[in-house]
Amino acid sequence: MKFFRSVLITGGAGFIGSNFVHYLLKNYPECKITVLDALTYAGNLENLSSVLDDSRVTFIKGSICDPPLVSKAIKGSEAVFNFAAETHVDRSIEEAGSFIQTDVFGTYTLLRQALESGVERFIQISTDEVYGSASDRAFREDSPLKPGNPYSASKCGGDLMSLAFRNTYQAPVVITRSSNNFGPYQHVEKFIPLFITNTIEGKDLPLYGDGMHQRDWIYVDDNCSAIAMVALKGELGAVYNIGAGESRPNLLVAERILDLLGAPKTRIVFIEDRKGHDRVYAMDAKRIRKLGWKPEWDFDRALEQTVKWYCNNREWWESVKSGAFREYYEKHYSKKLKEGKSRGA
Ligand code: NAD
Ligand code: TDX
Repeated sequence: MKFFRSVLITGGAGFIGSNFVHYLLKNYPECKITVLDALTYAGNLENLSSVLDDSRVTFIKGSICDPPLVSKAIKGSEAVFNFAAETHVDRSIEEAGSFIQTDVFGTYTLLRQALESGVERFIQISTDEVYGSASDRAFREDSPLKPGNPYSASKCGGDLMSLAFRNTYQAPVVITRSSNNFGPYQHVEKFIPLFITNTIEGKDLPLYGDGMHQRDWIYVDDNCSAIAMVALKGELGAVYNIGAGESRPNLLVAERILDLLGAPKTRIVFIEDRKGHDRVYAMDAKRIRKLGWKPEWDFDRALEQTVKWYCNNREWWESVKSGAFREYYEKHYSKKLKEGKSRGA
């Protein structure tokens, strides 16, 4: 199927956004890409270093909250993919102002400029977290929104604004809500990269609460193919859940990482739980399956691939861990790790 000739990717220097840039260049080589990214602590130009000289790619540093800049960046684009967001739940629990600013106001600014420039598609990248914690049933796209933390509440704001723009101005909006991604270029503040890199460094693994919280994992490449499919075939105004049906408790994931790296289970330390910690995320992804999408990666193979990537790209994550992240890690984990209980202790 023919893809868009030119697209704007916001947040393209982050984890999923940069994987999406690489995915498009490989699978739709005719497509011209403009990346707009504010390069916050989570953005990293290294994620795009192999393609920055490619004539198909233009990088613009700046915020989606800046209307004149967005207006310039969006010019000529047939589709907009909005990956830009503040994304770390723990940081949103500390301070949520920047989340509201980017995830709500930024999305609004982008929607306005997209409408003015007449793009054909606006793909809002959202999350399963907007449904809150699942009890006995997987969430469908029409399940009520019940955000459990300031991050997911901000993402709800962005989603609702997008749907309101569809209803009010017929903006060409579609929304994807995916489950937890993992893979190359994911920031070390997130669970899987933190646990892989801590294991490699010989450090303890800080597991929240009893470790029995469940996440439904999807390899980032599979999310990229789903997003591209929704952009091409998704119904305007619709929401698409994206999940691979690979739900497991955090403790099992932590143990698997230790196994893959040949480290003992005693490296796991149970620490004070995250405030308002959603217990289970689970989604019904039948709607996107009906478009013809299916994941290519099973969890174990994808985790092995991811562990290999972090082993082979030490410079990439060592430079992140040696910067401002060190201060964040000390502040967030030191005391909790001292008070925590080691597995097997
Ligand atoms: P990330 O934190 O790795 O990257 C976010 C990117 O957005 C960074 O490059 C950052 O510099 C940029 N950014 C932040 N504020 C900006 C602003 N005001 N203007 C322009 N750029 C800005 O995030 P990610 O994990 O790649 O997530 C991407 C999107 O996918 C987010 O919208 C997130 O809510 C959604 N999502 C993520 C996951 C996941 O598991 N990682 C799951 C579901 C949905
Ligand atoms: O140190 C940790 N210890 C721990 O036990 C960290 C960082 C996390 N965890 C637990 C909390 C969660 O149950 O691991 C699980 C995954 O945590 P995160 O990687 O922080 O992800 P989560 O909170 O599930 O949110 C992610 O998925 C949905 C992304 O960060 C969001 O951006 C996305 O929308």
